[in-house]
Amino acid sequence: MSVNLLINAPAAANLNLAAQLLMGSALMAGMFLARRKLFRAHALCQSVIVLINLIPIAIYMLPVFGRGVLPALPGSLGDRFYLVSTVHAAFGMLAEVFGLYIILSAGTKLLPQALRFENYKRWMRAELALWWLVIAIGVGVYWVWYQAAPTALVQETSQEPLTVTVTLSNNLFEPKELTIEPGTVVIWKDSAGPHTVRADDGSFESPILTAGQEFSRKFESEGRYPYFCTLHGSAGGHDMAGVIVVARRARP
Ligand SMILES: [Cu+2]
Repeated sequence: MSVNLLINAPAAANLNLAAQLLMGSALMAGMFLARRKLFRAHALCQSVIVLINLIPIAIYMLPVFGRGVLPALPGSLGDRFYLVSTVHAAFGMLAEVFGLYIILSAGTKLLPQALRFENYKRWMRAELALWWLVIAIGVGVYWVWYQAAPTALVQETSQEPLTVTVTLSNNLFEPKELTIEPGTVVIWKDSAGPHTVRADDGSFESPILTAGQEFSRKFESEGRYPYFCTLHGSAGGHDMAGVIVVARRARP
């Protein structure tokens, strides 16, 4: 269990966060190149960053948004998870498109004069400010998605059959590994975001759950039952995944 960690994020999220902070810093450095009148170096630096950023957008951020956020819109915008993600996506697209437009307008002769702007400095400064605003909101997204639950919510009641609760949040199962006695009912309770519970071997699968919904299954046979969230994890224990171990043990 990782209850003592403040953040529990998958590697791709960490990589993207680091890349975005690095690219934002490179854009700041590029601004100083312009101040020193090194305009060619400035143009090269800023263009490369804006173009490179298309990669994490295309292979990571858009797919994650499409899987984990879009299906719940617009009904779930009251939930900060969806709100911050959607605001980030909207401003992020704006910043990227505007960046591409600046490259076209200032760096090429492809656009007719009427579509280019005159006061480059002002628009480029606005773009840099917007870009960093998007990074700041992105840090907010990272925090909302991956802050670890403060405590492991495992409740064992004395009623028969024994029930144990696993909490689903963004984006993890808490506790990740759970050992239960045969005959125990496991209740997966969704506390935030859309998630599913699917056995690696396909022996059980929930529909998409949203905050407040739950899914349960009774485990009779001893064994190891790895499972994952089809939206945020994959079979084999990757990212949002967990395991139920059914074993006889001495009861206290
Ligand atoms: Cu999930």
